[in-house]
Amino acid sequence: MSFVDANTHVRGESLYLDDLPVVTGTLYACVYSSPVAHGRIRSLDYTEALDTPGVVRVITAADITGENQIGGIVPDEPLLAAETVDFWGMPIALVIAETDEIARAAVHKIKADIDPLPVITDPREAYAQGHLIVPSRTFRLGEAEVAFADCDFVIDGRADSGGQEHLYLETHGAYAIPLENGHIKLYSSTQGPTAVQRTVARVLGVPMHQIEVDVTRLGGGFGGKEDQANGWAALVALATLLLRRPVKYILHRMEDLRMSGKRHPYSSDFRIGLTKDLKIKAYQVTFYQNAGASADLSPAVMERTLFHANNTYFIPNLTATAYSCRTNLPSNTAFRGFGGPQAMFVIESAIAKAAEVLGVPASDIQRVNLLQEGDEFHYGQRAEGCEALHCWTDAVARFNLAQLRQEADEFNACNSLYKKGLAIMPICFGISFTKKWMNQAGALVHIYTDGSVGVSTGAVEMGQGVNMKMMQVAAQCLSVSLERIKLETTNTTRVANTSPSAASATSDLNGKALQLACHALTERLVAVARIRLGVREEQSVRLQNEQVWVADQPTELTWSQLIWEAYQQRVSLTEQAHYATPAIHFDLVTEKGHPFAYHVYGTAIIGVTLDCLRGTYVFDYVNVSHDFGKSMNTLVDRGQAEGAIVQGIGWMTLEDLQYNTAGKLLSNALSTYKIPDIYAVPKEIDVHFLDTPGSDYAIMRSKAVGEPPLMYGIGAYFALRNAIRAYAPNTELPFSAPLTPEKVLLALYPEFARTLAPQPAGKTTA
Ligand code: LUZ
Ligand code: MOS
Repeated sequence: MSFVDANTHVRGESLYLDDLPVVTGTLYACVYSSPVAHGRIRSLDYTEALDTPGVVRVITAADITGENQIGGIVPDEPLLAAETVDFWGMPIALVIAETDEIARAAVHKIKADIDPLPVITDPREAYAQGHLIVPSRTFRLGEAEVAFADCDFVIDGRADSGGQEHLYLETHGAYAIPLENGHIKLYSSTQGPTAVQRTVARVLGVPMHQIEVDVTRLGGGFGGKEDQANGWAALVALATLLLRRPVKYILHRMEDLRMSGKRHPYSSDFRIGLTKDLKIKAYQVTFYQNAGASADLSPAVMERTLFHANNTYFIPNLTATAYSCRTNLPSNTAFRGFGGPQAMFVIESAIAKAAEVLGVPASDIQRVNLLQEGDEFHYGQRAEGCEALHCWTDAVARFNLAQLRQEADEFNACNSLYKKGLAIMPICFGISFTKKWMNQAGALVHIYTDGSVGVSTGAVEMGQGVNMKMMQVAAQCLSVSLERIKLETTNTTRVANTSPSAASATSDLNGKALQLACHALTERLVAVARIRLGVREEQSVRLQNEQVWVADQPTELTWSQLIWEAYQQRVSLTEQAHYATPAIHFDLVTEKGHPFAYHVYGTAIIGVTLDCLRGTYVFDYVNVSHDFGKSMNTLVDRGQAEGAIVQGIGWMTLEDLQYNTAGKLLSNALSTYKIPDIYAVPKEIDVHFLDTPGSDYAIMRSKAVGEPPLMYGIGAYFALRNAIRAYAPNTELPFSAPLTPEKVLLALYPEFARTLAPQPAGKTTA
């Protein structure tokens, strides 16, 4: 059993939110959302909707019994628009009806009269007008401004990266069921059950103990459900509170695409200074983050952007400044990497530009600047257990970089309409929530009298395999077979005050809590065994493979017998434990500290073949040497790495999130928003599990794997860029992702692109 959900997944028996049996009397909700991106609401007319047979109620901001506020970090996000609408798709009203179809049809009968206000979609424009979500922050090491004077080369540039739709297979949704005394049980597709509980309690104006949140599993989260599941849960819970009926809302795909936030687009300016021997001596970067209409998690995302400004390089003089800019887009949110990828795209652009100006391969610059043991990050922490060079040299040797290069060069020499490009992408990602207080978790373990075990933690299974890892932790600590262990749903009444399953830290945090609980139980059971077997004090007793061992010899006493014995002796077979990551701290005044428990490293070599007639491309290989530590489940970890790589490549190449200047999402369906499919994935993804020691802070020394490999995808951008330059060496190619086939084609034929420019949109058929 290497993946606990495999059987029910392939049989279609795994339960998601929409598969839960519907309770009699359930009503269905649907949101009426803003048809403009910014405006003042003059009036709202929902009489026709309300008169529709089967419609039970229309809920607006005026009906909210608690606070009309769901902002987690900054209180700037109304659940339902009251006076102004701030983005296209902002919820204004909620229709409640006897069926899903009636609710959806009635939504179309609502009309809002809205006075338009100016729409801003561009972060630099928002910045220019002073619309910041929070004050800017600057992280600093050395004195970049001064050090540029001592550099042999100083290169300026700009880099832009687009947003990204999470496209979890399971859309957002929630289902609220009334219990007695106004208590509510909520099923939510959330990465953060406690965040849902807290937000719902706030909106309803009830204590948190009145709200129970239960999560079986999600059909994907990717950060999109770290904070943004809260609103949908609050809406159905509010309806349940008002109507005393179960209320369910599962968003349709187009509703989800329109109303929910995405990865933050960034626009950034850089200046990089190098010495003759290609050492990066100084780096200055300014990030303009497109936060959307409200803060959501943007300040934390911005913080991680600052942390990862250097990617995996030691830069002695670094100044990084970030602005979180308020625009009229749906509030952008957590997305795998959480601002880190955006920062890494900029430093890699800076290096690529320097390489092009100096006429050297980018890898020459990358290689000589890799972090080494003890090097200081600009946030004060020093690199410990640094695997940057190890990963790099392993990848270069294992996958024979010289030969890959030579093959590409030879291919390019004898092909005029196809060109190959390759790039190397080293990564370094810090593991821990950057908010110290979030780095805690809990576990609750019951051993039943037959020796079977029920485990609850704060971890949410979203397809990433955390349940499998938790089962392994419990089975290993208790030394019983996996079949003994059952992972319970994630429920706020069993494990309370949890952090969202996010930051790649879920297995580490919850696994450590689970280890503490299991060790406490094991100690108790060993004491029972000692008495039962009459073991002398100096003899060691332990549990191994469901057997009690004394002084390295198995005894007759089995796990099942021991459990029954413990029960007879009235010894508690239940344990709760709490874990908080030690050793992390960060000072917000000096912007220095030790924010991360550890870092994850790796290097990818990515190759692409470009069809220079069509602008289309195929990634030939993604070869990776990755620092997994002592992987506790290579199937799960390989799956995470491969999925993250493809998602990263999608962000950098195909996934083109388009809003028009009025703030309307144009790529509002899967016909216009393209993600990598089975035809677009690289022909080969070869992830080598590098033998590294792991970290004490990683669960069983198996390093966090959720996010770091996504950033290998950035290498796809630069491989493609190199292929384009092999065909059109002098083409103007801004550092602007995604590099879609359309953009590639225009870059290949700059003269043709110029003829296209002045024509009105729509007339330019290729
Ligand atoms: N979520 C969060 C995250 O709240 N804080 C973080 O530092 C983080 N990092 C990565 C992904 N999600
Ligand atoms: Mo996240 S970006 O919810 O780890």
